[in-house]
Amino acid sequence: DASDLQSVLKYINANYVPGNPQYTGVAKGKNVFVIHLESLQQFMIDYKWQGQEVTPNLNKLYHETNTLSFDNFFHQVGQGKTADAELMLENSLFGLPEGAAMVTAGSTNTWQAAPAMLDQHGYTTAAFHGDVPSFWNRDNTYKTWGYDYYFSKAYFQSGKNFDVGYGLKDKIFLKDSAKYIEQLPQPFYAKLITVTNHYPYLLDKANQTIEKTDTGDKTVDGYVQTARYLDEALGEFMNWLKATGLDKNSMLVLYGDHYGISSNHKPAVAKLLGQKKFTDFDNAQFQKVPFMIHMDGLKGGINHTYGGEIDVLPTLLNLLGISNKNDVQFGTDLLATDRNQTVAFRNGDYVTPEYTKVGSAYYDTKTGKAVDTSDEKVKATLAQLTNHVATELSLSDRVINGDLLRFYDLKGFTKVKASDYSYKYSKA
Ligand code: GP9
Ligand code: MN
Repeated sequence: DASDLQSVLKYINANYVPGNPQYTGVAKGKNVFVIHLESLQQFMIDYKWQGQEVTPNLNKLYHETNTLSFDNFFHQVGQGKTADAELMLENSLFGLPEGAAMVTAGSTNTWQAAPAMLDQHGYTTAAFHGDVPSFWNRDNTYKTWGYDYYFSKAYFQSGKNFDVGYGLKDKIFLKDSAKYIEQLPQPFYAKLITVTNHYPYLLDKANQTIEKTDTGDKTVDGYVQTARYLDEALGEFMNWLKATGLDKNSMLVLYGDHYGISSNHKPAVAKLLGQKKFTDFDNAQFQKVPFMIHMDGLKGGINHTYGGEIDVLPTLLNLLGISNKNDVQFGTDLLATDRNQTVAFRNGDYVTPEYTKVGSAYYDTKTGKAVDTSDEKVKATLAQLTNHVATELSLSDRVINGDLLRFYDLKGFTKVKASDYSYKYSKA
């Protein structure tokens, strides 16, 4: 009930970290592209196979001086996978311990999501995805999140071999999306969800421009091929951005939504990484995904802060010059210098710059060695971290399960009415 909201607000206030003032508003009024890189993990960045870079376009972007790149950024998804990533990115709330909140609460809950916020700051908002609109209940959730437009499968070309796995191939998808983007009133916020680099990493011969890896694990070896394809699709999209001049007045945000290679493939991953073993500690670190923000004139560089998907919205809002002081958000600006660098995973495990928790095991993040938990001071620190993570997860769950934002009057924000939105191809 409404008193639950008070406990949440108390926690949020006590843990609030102001955005880095050096970055406040540097992207004010710019178009925003959020590019969802399906299943792309950080280890692909600068990875070479047979002497070739797998993702040359992303690598170039990663090292550019006007790109803010992060090398300790983790996905934090649970069972909802893509849906959890979208939820965290656009609400700074955690996915639920089971199922996907977009499915169970997406249609009915009150949200204070990025599209609605930006819409109320003069933005046109649009989501693009080359699959059926009902997947992950997007067609309903995007309304409660305040998306003006949702371009799904029926908006794009179709034909023989246009689809693979989870929908339209990325190159066709991004090319087709471009013609809609050109018609959006500016400034706009456009989210583009790629799909081709999705398990089981299938790709037609004509699009294969790098050989499969040779671990012998069939579900792993295609990964470099679809990752390369995604990278090429992105390269073509960036060329279009340049050709239209949109690159000059837009901010590009790119993120990998979650792991592509699960912990069921440890021997194969060890081979890919050139290691003898691949331990539970290694697997925790293997959950890093790319996160980059690129914009003309941006003071970039590779930032080593530990953070994750929960932290994206506070980071973007600060860049856009929109205060999140009173927002119910569980993340913090990744550029803030005094932020808490505890990255919570959905199962209660965590990574910090010092410690990594995997189940009942604790490791030194720097060395990967087991931590001496008989040391009273260390023990107390770990207990405190475990408690902090459990608290933030359970409070976030209370927000969603109790639909608490319906009780919350956020100053300067008008609650979204789903019935104000209708998408041409949609269930309701
Ligand atoms: C489906 C696509 C994949 O529309 O977004 O979802 P995932 O399986 O990664 O959760
Ligand atoms: Mn996904």
